[in-house]
Amino acid sequence: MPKERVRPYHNEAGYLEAPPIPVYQFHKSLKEIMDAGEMTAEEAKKLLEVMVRIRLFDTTIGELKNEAYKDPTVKYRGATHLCVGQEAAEAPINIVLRPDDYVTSNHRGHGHSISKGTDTKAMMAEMFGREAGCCKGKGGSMHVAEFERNHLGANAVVGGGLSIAGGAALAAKIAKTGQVVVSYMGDGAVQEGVFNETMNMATAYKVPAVFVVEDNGAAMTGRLEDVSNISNCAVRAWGYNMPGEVVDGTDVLACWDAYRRAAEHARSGQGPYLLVMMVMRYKGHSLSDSCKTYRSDEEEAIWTKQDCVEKYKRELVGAGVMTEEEIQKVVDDIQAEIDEAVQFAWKSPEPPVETMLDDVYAKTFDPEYEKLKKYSHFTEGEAATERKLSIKDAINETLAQAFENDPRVISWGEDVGPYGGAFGVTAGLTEKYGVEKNFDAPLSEGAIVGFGLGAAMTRHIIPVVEIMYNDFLAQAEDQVQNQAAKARYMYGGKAKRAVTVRTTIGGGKGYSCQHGQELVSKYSNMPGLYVCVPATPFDAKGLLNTAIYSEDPVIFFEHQLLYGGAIFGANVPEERYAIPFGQASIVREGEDVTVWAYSRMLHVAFNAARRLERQGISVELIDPRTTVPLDIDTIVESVKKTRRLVCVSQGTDSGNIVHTVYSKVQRQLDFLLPFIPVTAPDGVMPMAANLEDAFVPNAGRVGDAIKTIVEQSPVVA
Ligand SMILES: Cc1ncc(C[n+]2csc(CCOP(=O)(O)OP(=O)(O)O)c2C)c(N)n1
Ligand SMILES: [Mg+2]
Repeated sequence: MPKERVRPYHNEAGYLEAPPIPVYQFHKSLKEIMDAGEMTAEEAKKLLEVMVRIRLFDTTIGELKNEAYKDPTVKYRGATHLCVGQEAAEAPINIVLRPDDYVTSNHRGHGHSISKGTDTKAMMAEMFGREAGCCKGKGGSMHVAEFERNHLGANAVVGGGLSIAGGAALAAKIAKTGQVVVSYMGDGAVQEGVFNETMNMATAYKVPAVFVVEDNGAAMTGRLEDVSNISNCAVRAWGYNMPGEVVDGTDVLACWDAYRRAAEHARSGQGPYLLVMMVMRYKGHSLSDSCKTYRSDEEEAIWTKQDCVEKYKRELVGAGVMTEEEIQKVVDDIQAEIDEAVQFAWKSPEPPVETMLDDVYAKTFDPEYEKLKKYSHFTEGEAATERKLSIKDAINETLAQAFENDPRVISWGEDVGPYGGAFGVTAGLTEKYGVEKNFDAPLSEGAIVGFGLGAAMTRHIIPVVEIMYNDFLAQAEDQVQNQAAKARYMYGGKAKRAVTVRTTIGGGKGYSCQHGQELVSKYSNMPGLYVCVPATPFDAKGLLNTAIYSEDPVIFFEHQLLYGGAIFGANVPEERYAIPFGQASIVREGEDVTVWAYSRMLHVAFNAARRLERQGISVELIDPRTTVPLDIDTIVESVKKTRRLVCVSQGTDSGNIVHTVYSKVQRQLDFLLPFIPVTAPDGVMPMAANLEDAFVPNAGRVGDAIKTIVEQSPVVA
């Protein structure tokens, strides 16, 4: 999204100015609105219906949790972040948004889901953890989602939905669908770092998103005036050069008006909008919170006097839209609907234990994947070629061919545009395919990954994002660990597409500990993620194509020291092809010892094996290519022959994947397998060349391990 590059230097004194932010500017009665033809009677009634449904749904949950529900046989054990009091800030999207517009929600999200039209029976069943729940009982109250209606999920991590919303909006913009995303957060979420990253990236790309802060006067207990130096969250809009507005959240008509204008602003291509709806949650943060430590009875009374539902009932009567009797009938009918939902949920079966692991992985791929040839080894059949590429060029070619062949594939990351990325991997892609396909992102790892996930969820685009060093994945920890890895599961299998995160392993370059870690094991221990660790150009191309079309999220580790060359596997077919995940490659056959190594360590082990061959030790070398899924069978078959195992990893020892490999292999054997791990010590990567050399495993250490295991376990059956 290139802009005109002008950064004038005038050397003149002046002031930067912030535009005024409107506060409580709307004052119209329902009658005036309807007389102006801006709202139909049907819409006016619908607003009441949705507000009452939210109110009664959450009041009923409160009664259930407090064991005060009319049917005492019903027991409830779920969360209770109730939004009673906040209905006016939530109901209008029901009549303002298009059905295909997106919503992301937070832990206090029942109202958002009801407004988006989620069925109360399916929601209630989810609250109870039932199979019939809208997330199959896997997510519960804080993870309600209904992808069928473009509700992209509530989020139990404060601020967790923000970057996802930004990404969904980016995808809608790229795909030119005209959709808008409404993303809800509380006043507490505004203080999270991801708020900054999301607002910055969303405004930089002018995505069609409406960010809604429901300021209910407290985070869990922390109040804005105590934990920040601002008086209203809306002033944050100044920092992003976006429109902000403070709205009376007790007046559903004011909220309706604000949503209308904000959605129109976003839909018409003018970028995001920040709405701050001033509300009060009548209950505690959850029902275990009495609110007494941070607010007074007097303050509560001021708000309850302004109750949004009662206020709107008076508007309806005043405008002659409904009588009091008609309103009461709506209330009674909805309570009956909620009671029916309670009975439905209570009597519904729990998810069968056999389904416990369903949806951790989809294990499915986009139909485009099926069209690609599948190769398993660079020497095999049609794959064999004399065409040589470096890993860097193989990855560049894979992205280029994806751009050429599939309009959905889009890539972004820090400096990946004209500069070509920190390691030159994406060089030339923007020039050739345009900034729409490959563009620079701000320094915002959380938003880079989160936008990728949100964009993927819409299925409009297939994002491939780059995180410069795997050390910086820490900045996107929530987006990787809590969001990407969990989204499919907690949303009951409905999040059907995910993001590919390309990143790099350092070490060996004197960059010390914040650019030199190898974090493969850490991410291999997060169920829900696939992890690729290619060591050759041939594998890098095939695995990246598989990653692009994987419907599960993939962390794709590229080793910086392998970019320039590889001692084998540099033969790369020109056509697009894929290498299925979870299939290890036997790089070298041998008889005496099995060595398992990945990424750069594969080449280190290869060198060790070549040296030992001269000493009469025959090494079978296995490259897993993916550590998740982990191909154990190939290792088991190998060690049945060699009866010895050495595993090599550049990562530190404790918790390293090599121990998992050994344990899983051993469990399949009927003999005690001699095993030596070769890893970095449990320390911190040093800078000094001599210390770094001693820290990172090398061919000498691998060779010593191989010799030792052969000497220590001489009897081979
Ligand atoms: C990242 C993170 N930190 C802390 C929590 C614990 N927590 C859950 S809700 C909440 C308060 C959130 O306040 P706010 O955003 O204002 O929403 P509200 O609960 O007021 O609707 C806290 C601290 C969490 N879930 N996630
Ligand atoms: Mg709050």
